[in-house]
Amino acid sequence: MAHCVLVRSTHAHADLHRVDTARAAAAPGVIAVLTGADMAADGIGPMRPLWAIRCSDGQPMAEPGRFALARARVRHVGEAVAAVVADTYAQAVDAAELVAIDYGPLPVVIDSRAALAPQAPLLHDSAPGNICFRWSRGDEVATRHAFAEAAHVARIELVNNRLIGAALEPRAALAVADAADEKLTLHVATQIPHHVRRLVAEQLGVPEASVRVIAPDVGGGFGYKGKHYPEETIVAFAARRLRRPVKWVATRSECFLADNQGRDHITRAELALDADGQFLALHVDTMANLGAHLSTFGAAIPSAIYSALLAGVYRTTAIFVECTGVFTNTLPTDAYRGAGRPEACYVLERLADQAARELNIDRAELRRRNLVPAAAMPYKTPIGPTYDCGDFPKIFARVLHLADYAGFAARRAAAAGAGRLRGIGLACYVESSGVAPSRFATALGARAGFFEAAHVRVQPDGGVQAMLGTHNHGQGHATTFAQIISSRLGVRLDRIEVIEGDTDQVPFGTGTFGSRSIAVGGSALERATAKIIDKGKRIAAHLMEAAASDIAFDQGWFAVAGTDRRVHLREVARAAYVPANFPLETLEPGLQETAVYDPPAFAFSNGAHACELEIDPDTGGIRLLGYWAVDDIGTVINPMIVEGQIHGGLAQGLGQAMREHCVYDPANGQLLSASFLDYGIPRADDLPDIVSECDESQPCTHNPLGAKGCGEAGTIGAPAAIVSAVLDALRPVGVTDIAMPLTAERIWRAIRAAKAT
Ligand code: MCN
Repeated sequence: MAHCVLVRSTHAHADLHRVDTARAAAAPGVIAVLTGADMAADGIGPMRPLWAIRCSDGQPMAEPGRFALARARVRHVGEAVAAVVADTYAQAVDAAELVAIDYGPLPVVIDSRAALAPQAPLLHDSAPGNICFRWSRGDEVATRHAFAEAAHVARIELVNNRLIGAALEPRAALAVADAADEKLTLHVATQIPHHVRRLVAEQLGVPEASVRVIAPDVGGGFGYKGKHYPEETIVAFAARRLRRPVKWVATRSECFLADNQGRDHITRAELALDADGQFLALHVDTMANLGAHLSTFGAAIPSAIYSALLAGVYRTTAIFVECTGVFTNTLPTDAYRGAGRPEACYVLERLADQAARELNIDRAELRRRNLVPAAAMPYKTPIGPTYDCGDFPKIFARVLHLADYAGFAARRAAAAGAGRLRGIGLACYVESSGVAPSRFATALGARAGFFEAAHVRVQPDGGVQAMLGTHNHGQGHATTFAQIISSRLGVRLDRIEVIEGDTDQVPFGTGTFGSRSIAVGGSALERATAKIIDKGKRIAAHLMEAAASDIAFDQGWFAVAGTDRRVHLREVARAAYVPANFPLETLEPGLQETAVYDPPAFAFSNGAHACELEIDPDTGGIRLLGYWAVDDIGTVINPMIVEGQIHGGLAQGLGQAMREHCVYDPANGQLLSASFLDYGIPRADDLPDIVSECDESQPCTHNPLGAKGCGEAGTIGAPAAIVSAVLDALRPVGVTDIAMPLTAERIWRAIRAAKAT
């Protein structure tokens, strides 16, 4: 196996005048030094995104070419320019130092507002004004009309801070081309094996079936490993060309410069209310920083996904959302930690708090007045989606009770007596889990389906293997999917094997992101087990010489109704593979079934979170005192896994709210927060005790499990709840706005500035 080390751009924006590989190529152990020119000469195509939206004027979005190794120009620090392949990793590292790149530096822009300014440096000729798309959704006329009639308008401008991925293990890719060059096996740390197979095959110009993607344990990801990355194509290209297995593993520092990032919205939003505080209309205008290149789903997140949730849990009559996707000299952004949903929740909840303050209505009361009641379900939002079920008022009342919202005033007074600022924060959210109905996605520009496939194979000895197109990277799928099979087929958990992450073993798949595994993958699995039972009934009928319609199945036994005759699934399985006397025209041997499930709608998880904290006014330090999360994720399959998922999501949300700050130098585009010394991820002792409850009274009505996704719930509600609490605590000192992350320094400065005015 050969080792690949990438030479990455040290400039955020520059023409590549010359990439001189001669000295590197002559270094000890070097097998090849490959560049964008080599890939171009071999006809390697561009990396295409899987979602291309249409602008509001009907034009397609700008889709500038992106290549795995840069051609002619680099557009962000860290963009791969050359690949050094050597016998050992150390040799590749040494030789990479010898690649001489003659850069012609160009002016840089890192901020989306600056990138839209008339004289801004232009990243792509095919994207005039650095605009990828201008997009809108909703009823503009009705919204403007409602604003004109409103008794009060609350306005806000906010930034949703950019986040950097921090999985336990960095990304990695290893490509092995067989001697006949007929099959390429790509071991890759990805959440979307089938999409990677398709996209790599397209660039190489080879049949999809000639590429096998294997992605077993990938070391976590939370979304950012759910995209196609240049390194996957680079090792595939190198392995085919050099006829050697080629491996690349990111160093931790490289992760900061090569992994997609998340968020980075600048949003202006306004909420129109009547004199009683009823929400009449919402107008949201967002500039979404897409980075230097379009990532796989990069265009969809701030448009289709984000906008779909801007009704939230509230009954707002008219909504109009505008979004401009902007290119800048930064790492590409794409789905990460909730993607689109935390941003929508943050806009709505900040507005709700602001409106409550301006109207002098209690924050909980204002929300209560506007929550969609359970009786209104199914509820068609004015922005598109129809919520099938949910009891938002009940969930909200429960979190207020758990957090003792009514008793807060006394606690605040006691803290004030001791010189501390105490606040309580609230946030309600709706999440479009179960991403995504293919119908919805393709109508809005997706170039892929979003169904899921499951294959269930009952072995001759009665054990079960299940192959799914979802991908486990910390969510406990092997446990929960086995539970589904066990509860349906009556097979012991230790006789069930769940296989994911191998395109040659799994019939097809979309992968795991958007909290889709249980709602979509689990539903496909449920359907496959139902087919197994149907087939089993026919075999059992044959064995017991009865009619299939007379066979009932329960807990592993097939019984002839009204008799004591029965056979176990084990015997049915054995007979399936030893098909003595089978009526072969009507009954096929074997016991394995495939099912595909494409959801008719999203599964709308929802919840309400509350957070209580104290701030030391002398230091700006926050002490989180309590966090309460009540989530409706429909039917819960495994409470312990769900609780872990919610805790993990909350940690991620807390990270965004309080610690994580991705900073680029506006002068030169260098990433200043490019290590964990500078980029603060949350630590265990940052987290308060979490009280988490799931309300199972509203199972999803349109999938067979009744389940809604849970993996991103915590990360959606937490930033809004924490910022709400901090602003509540700071209210007595006159601070009315603050930007994430809420570091002690920021809070201290805000207090000082408020005191000075
Ligand atoms: N579950 C359940 N009952 C429900 C809902 C879910 O028992 N009503 C279980 C599921 O069976 C599954 C787990 O909870 O075992 C999460 O299921 P689901 O909400 O469907 O979410 P996904 O598996 O699709 O993952 C969602 C989300 C995403 S998109 C990423 S990426 C992610 C994640 O959650 N990355 C993670 N959780 C992570 N957890 C860890 N430790 N590491 C990551 O990288």
